[in-house]
Amino acid sequence: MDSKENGVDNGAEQSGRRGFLSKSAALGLAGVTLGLVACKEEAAKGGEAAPQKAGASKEIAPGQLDEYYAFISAGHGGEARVLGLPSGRTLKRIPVFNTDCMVGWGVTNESKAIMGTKADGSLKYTTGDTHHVHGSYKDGTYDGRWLFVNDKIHSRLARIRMDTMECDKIVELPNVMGFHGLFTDKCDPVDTKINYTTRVFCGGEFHIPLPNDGRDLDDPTKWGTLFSCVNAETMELKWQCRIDGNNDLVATSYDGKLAASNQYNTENAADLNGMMAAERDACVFFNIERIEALVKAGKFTTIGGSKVPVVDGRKAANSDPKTAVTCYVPVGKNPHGVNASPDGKYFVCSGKLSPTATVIELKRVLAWFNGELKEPRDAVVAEPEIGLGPLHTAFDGKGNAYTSLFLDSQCVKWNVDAAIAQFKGDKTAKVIIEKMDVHYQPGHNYSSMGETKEADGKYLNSGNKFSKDRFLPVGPLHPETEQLIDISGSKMHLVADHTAYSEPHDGIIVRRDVVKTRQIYNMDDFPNAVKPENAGIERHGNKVHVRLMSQAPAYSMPIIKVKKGDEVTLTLTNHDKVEDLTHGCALPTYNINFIVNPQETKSVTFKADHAGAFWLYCTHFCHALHLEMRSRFLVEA
Ligand code: RUQ
Ligand code: CUA
Ligand code: CA
Repeated sequence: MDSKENGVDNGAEQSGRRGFLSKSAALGLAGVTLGLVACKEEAAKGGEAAPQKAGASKEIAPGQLDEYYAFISAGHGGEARVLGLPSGRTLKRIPVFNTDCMVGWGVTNESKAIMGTKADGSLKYTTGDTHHVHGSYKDGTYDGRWLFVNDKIHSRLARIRMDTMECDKIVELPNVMGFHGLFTDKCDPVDTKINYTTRVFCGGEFHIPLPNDGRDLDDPTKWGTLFSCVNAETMELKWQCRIDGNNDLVATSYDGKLAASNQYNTENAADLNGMMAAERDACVFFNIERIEALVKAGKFTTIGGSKVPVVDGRKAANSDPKTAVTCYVPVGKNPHGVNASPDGKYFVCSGKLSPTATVIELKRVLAWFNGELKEPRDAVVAEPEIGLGPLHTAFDGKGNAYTSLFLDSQCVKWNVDAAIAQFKGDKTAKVIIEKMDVHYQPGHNYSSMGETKEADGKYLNSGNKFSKDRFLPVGPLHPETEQLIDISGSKMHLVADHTAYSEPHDGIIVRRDVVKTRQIYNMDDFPNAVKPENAGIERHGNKVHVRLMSQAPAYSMPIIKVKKGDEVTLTLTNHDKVEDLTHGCALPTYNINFIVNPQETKSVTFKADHAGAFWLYCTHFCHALHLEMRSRFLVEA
């Protein structure tokens, strides 16, 4: 077969592309643009990569279980996903900001109440952009209770229960646009007995008028951004802090005293050139204890119709370190990513447009807040040159950092202590340990337990923005790649490529023993559960409540009769108790489809506006008589 037939061109093409990328990257911004264009062109051409030998010992044989869960975001797919690692098997897709007709997310009354509705009962939003998934902590490691995930489009924070792996709450942040980075706290800043997550910090990326009600449209200098704190338990806003510049990603300290956000737009600019004007940008640190003291003392304002207390974290109001709530530490140009080292000592902020990673010592930031450090910049203890387009940094718990290099299409392993020694003047310090090609142009990377005190240095996942030649082509949109790298030895070793549907961002890799899921629901957790004593049809005027039960292979009513024009609420409780015995419930013409798991209750409300006979049927294979599991839903004219 002629390999050129479908545009496939094997051979030296890969190394050529890499060469082009690094050359163009050296041109600075032009490089950023050219790099992307080049990659897209090559992607369209296709071509096959030389096969790499996977680590046989990492194979998970059929029937074997994985060692880790990976909880990952799905970008503008709006959901969260669960993978098993190292196999890369997809275990679950958790609908969050998207609608999902498999489980009925966005269809049932219960899911709509969580997602938020307009006055007419329809969903307020049906789109979302998830980037960052982080778990709740206890004692500096995951407690298996919750996951939190952001929606950048509509500035919402969602919580996922880890026992059911379902979203149970969503909150919209007021006066914030482009809610990008998030991180859970790991301890209370004052009460050290509260050594678990009670707050979630959310960075606002885009400047907007405050409030955004039509004022100041032509004067972006008056616009601002807010850093928000949400109560992890109630999912209500606790406070917000107005800053200079913007928030991108977020990290938190292990002692609960500090949170930080990298800022690529310290210029407060509203256009691309303006955002790249300054030679340095910053990592802004928040003194949580002081912010909350100000809130307690009533020293805050509110914005527009929002009642959330807003503390002033702008530079002008925070020039005295001893009372400041914010500290702006200068770092490389247009940084992206800020990550906490598992020893609790440092935050690493990557340069993106600067080939450096900046290591900031938290002890020194606290010293600045005590008036014991002259300049915020003095908190920087290392700034090694690590490669082009550095973004995110993961850790192995052995003193090494792994930073994704977007422009170089590499993962660079470097040693934090060596970088600090080099910064102090030690010319013999060997900072860079290894650079490994990934395929291609990585965004986020994350390591096994790497954002906890239990970082175990076993696996690193590289979430790549382009897969190009790694998989069979599926039309103009290629899948992205998640690449699993074994980092346990002295050399990094590529274990597996997994596809990622648009598009991979951040995730966490959690030891499987941390996760304790429940196998059936508790019927009493649902106040609207249908039981034999209340099952049947109840009518009040034209409002009809149909209370239905399922037990394989039948629904409790073979015939359900309503009148055209009725407002019908259908509540379904699954009385099966067997693990995994889920039923579906679809109603043709009425656009209804959802599932009920064992002992679970869900409901839908709709107008019976079409007369006729409609088979309400089970969509989820449950029994040898699954196909027969259906009832006649009759709507009288
Ligand atoms: S952040 S790579 Cu870099 Cu939201 Cu996605
Ligand atoms: Cu019940 Cu299929
Ligand atoms: Ca900038």
